[in-house]
Amino acid sequence: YPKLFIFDLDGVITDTAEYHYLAWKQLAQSLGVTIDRQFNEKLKGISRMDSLEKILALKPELLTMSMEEKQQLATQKNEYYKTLINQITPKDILPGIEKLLKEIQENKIKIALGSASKNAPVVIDRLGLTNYFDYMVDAAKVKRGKPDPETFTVAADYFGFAYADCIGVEDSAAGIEAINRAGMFSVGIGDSEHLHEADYLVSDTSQLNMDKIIEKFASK
Ligand code: G16
Ligand code: MG
Repeated sequence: YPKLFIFDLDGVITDTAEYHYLAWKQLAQSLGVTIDRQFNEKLKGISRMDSLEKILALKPELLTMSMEEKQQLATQKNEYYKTLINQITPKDILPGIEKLLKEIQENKIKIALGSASKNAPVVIDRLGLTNYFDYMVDAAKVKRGKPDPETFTVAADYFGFAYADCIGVEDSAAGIEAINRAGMFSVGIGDSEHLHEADYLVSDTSQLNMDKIIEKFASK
C-alpha cells in the first residue's frame, strides 16, 4: 500500500501554463522577441531562469547580458505572472483532482506537492486546496530541477518514507523521468508519445481514480 502521493502542479492540479505563457510573452515583447504557444511547450516544467535563457537564445545579441540584468528580467516576468494568478479561483482546479485528493486523504495516505514553481503555495491557496497538502516542496531550495529526482526525493525524505512506497503524478516527460529515477511509481497524464516511460498513463485528469492507481502500484 502506498504511503505518499506527490503531485506536480502545472498541468496536473491546474493549468497555470497559460499564465506563464502570457507573462513570458509580455516580457519577450519588451525585448523585441515574439513567442507563440508552440514555443511555450518548451518552457513547461522548467525553472524560471532556464525559461529566460531559452527566450534570450532566440535573439543572439541578448545572450551577452549580465547575470544581474537576467535576474531583473526574471523578476519582471514574475511580477506579470503574480498579477495574472490573482485571477485564479477554485473553478480552475482540473477535473477529477479534488475528488482524488479527498479520497487519498480519507485513506490516510500523505499528500505532497512537488512543483518547480516558487509561486506554488499561492496558487494552491487561490484554488482552495491548501488543507489537502501535508507538505509542499520549496522550489527555491531544490538544487537540481526535474528531470533530476531531487524534487520528489525531498518530499519522501521529509516523511522518512522509502521511495518505493511513493507515487508521483506528472504531466511532463522531465517529471516522469524524475519520478522513475527516484525509484517511485509514476502516473502520467497525457499521451504515450511524450509520456511512454510512465508506469501508468491516463489521457487526462478526469481519468484519475485512486483505486485503479493503487491497483497498478501494487502489481508493479
Ligand atoms: C512550473 C511551470 C514552469 C515554470 C516553473 C517555475 O512547473 O511548468 O513553466 O517555469 O514552474 O515557476 P515560477 O517562475 O513560478 O517559480 P511545475 O513543476 O508546477 O509544472
Ligand atoms: Mg507540470
